[in-house]
Amino acid sequence: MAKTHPPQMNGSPLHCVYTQDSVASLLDSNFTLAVFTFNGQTFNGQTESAGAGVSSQNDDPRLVNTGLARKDGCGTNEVWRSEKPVVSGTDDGVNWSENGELLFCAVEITESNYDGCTAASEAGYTKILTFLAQKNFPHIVRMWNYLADINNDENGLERYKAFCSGRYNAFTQRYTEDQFPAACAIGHYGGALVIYLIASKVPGTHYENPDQISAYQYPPTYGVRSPSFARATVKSFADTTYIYVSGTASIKGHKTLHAGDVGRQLDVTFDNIDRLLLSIAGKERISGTLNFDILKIYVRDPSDVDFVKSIASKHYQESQFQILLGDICRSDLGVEIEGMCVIASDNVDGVSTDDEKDLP
Ligand code: 3EB
Repeated sequence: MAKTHPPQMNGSPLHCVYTQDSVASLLDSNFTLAVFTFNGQTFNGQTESAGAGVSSQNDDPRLVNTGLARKDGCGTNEVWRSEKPVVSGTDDGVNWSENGELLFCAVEITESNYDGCTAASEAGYTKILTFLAQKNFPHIVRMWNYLADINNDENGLERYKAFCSGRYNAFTQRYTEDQFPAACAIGHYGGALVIYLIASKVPGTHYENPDQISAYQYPPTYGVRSPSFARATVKSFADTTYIYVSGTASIKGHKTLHAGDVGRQLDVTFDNIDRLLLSIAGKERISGTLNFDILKIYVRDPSDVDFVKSIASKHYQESQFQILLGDICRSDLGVEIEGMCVIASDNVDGVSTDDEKDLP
C-alpha cells in the first residue's frame, strides 16, 4: 500500500466524499478507510464481477461493491478518508479496517449458502457482531444493508421482512433496543447480501423522530420482527461530531403517506428529516444551522431520477448528494434519503446521556 500524506482533516477521524477518482487510486493510500462503488455489482474479491477500474485491488478488504446503481452508469465512488493511517484485514469472512477510533467492517453473504433470507441475515449479523466484540469496537454508529429482490416474496414472506427477522435474532443476542444504531436497508440489483457498518469504542447516542414510531416498535403488520434501527446516531470525537441520519422516507407514525406520488413523498421526507434534526439539535444543544455534508437519495424508479434531482438540488444546496437506484424496503415507497452532518464539537454542548451500558 502506498504511503500518502494524510488528508487535511482538522482533527476529524473520518471524512466522507463522493469522487470520480478510480477505485485503484483510492485504495492506493493507507489513509483510506473504505471505498464504495455503485455499479450494480456486489462481489468483492471475485475477479469475474469486479467493477470498472478494479483489477488486482479488488480483494482489498476496504472495498465494497454495493450492488446499487446510478442512472448515468458509474464513475462516482464514495471514499472514507481517515486522518490516521489505517490497518485492515479479513477475519472469518469479515472485511475490516480501522484507525484506532473508528472501525469499518463489511460482510458479503452468498444467500444460496443459507436456508432463506432470515438465516442469511442472521448469519451475516452474527459474524459481524461477534467480530466487533472480539475487536473491542462494540458500539455501532451506523450500518448499511443492501440485498437483492427486497420486496419479493420468499416462502410467503417479503424478503425485507425475512431480513429483519434475521437481523433482529442476531442483534438481540447482544444489544437492547436503545442500542440499535442508525441504518438503511435497500434493494440492490442482484447478488450477495451486503452489510457494512462503522463502529466505535465509546458509544454514540441514538435518536428517534418525534413524528415517527420507533421502527423497533412498528406493529407486526410490517414484519414478524420489527426493524432493528434508530432514526439517527450522534457520535462525538474531540474535534468533530457526526450526525448520521437513517434512511428516511414518507412515513408518519408507522404509516406510509402518498404512495405512488414521489413529489409528495419527498415533502414528507424533508419534513421528517427537519423534525429529527431539530429535536437532536435541541437535545444535544447544538448551536448554528445543521446542514448535511453528504447525502444519499435512493430512488426506486429510474424515470423519477431527474425529477428528484431537480427538487433535491434546490433543497440541499449546501450538500454533496448522490442519487442511487435501489428498491425502498416498503413497496409503496419510491424514495428515501439518508445523510451525515459533520459539525465542530465546539458547537455541541452535549447531552446528559445514559451511562455506558455493559456490552459484550
Ligand atoms: C422506515 O422508516 C423506512 O430496516 O434498516 C429506513 C431505515 C427503513 C432503515 C432498516 C428501514 C431501515 O421504516 C425503511
